[in-house]
Amino acid sequence: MEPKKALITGITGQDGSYLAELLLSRGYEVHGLIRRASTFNTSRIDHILGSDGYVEPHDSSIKLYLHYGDLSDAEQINNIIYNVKPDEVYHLGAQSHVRVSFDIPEYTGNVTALGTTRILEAIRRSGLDIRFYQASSSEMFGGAEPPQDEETCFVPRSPYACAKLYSYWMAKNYREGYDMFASNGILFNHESPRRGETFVTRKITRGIAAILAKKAKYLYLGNLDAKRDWGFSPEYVEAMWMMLQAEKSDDFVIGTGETHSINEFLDEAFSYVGLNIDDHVRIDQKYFRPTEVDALRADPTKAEKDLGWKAKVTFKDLVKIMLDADLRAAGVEVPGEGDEIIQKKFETKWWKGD
Ligand code: NDP
Ligand code: GDR
Repeated sequence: MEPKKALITGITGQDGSYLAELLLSRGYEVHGLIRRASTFNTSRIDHILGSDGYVEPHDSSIKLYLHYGDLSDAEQINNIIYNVKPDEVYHLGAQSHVRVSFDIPEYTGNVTALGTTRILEAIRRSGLDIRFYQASSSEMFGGAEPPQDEETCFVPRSPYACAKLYSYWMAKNYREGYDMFASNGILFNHESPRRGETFVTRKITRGIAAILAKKAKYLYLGNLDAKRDWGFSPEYVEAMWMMLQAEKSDDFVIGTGETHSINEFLDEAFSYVGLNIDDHVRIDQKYFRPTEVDALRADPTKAEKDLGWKAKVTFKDLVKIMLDADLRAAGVEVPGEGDEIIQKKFETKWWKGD
């Protein structure tokens, strides 16, 4: 039997890289959309490519193919969908930084919102039977009281959240209007050693590693009171895959059900390595947002009931997993509790390279 084909937009990002590994481990032929950049931007997938740059895999058993394109370029998206003819499209590409979306709201709308329409249209026009996953976000809940589930009203509080909400509704509209299999995964924050360096969790774990390596003294942060429901990215990409294997398309909230403030993240992280927060953390107004999302906490009951998905990695586990990886990368002593958690909680660890 021919292997299933998947197209991933955003394959060079945190989730895209884990999803590529998951799908390859399940026998898929994986295609990814990548942007042309003046420097290498494939560091999260180089270990799969077996290379250190833009080359096709040397190992012909690894069915991973990259295609240049951009979410702002409808013609190329049409070409890729038409030529690849994927069975499943995981649309993860986006300008994904909430703070940055206040600086570049129009660009964020073009890529994060209209990019989704370009893909949905390309699928519709191809006439092919393609299952579509939309990377929707808990940011869409914004100012709504926690806990948030599939029935909670959306109160977006940033250009990013508005763009994601547009995409959410477009996915639903194509489901209803054209009978397309289009599912929204409304994912709460999820992190990992591959998390972008400017998101708060990774900024903290990298900052601590730099302090211990004597390369920095202070870590500059913004609002420490905001609360988030933080989970572990490899588990969340599994939920994406499960959504596209379901009998019918639907919308699902994915999260741990726990919420913690940035202050609590700092407490856990600094105590894990025996450093004092007050000696090293400073506040910088430039990291505050014009409008903040104060508190997010998922009610993931539907995902557990309908998909059989439940988060295994807790908040405390996550802090240790991320810190172990950043300490190792910085060449300083690694306590190792994070590594043990991965070993204990995942029978088969299908991802590598962290
Ligand atoms: P990342 O920021 O790590 O990855 C974003 C990806 O989108 C990168 O591959 C990036 O490419 C690509 N991209 C950005 N702009 C364009 C463009 N104009 N054309 C083509 N590709 C582009 O995000 P995550 O992996 O963390 O998240 C994946 C998706 O899930 C995103 O849509 C995000 O908004 C959403 N999401 C994330 C959550 C989280 O907590 N991580 C929670 C809920 C939703 P490049 O590498 O070249 O920059
Ligand atoms: P978020 O993640 O905005 O929730 O979006 P981020 O880690 O950027 O912010 C979380 C909270 O931390 C506060 N904060 C800081 N944030 C950053 N980035 N840098 C700082 O120095 C800092 N100090 C405090 C923020 O104000 C905020 O309250 C992420 C992205 O992955 C989105 O793409 C995704 O949709 C949502 O998660 C769910």
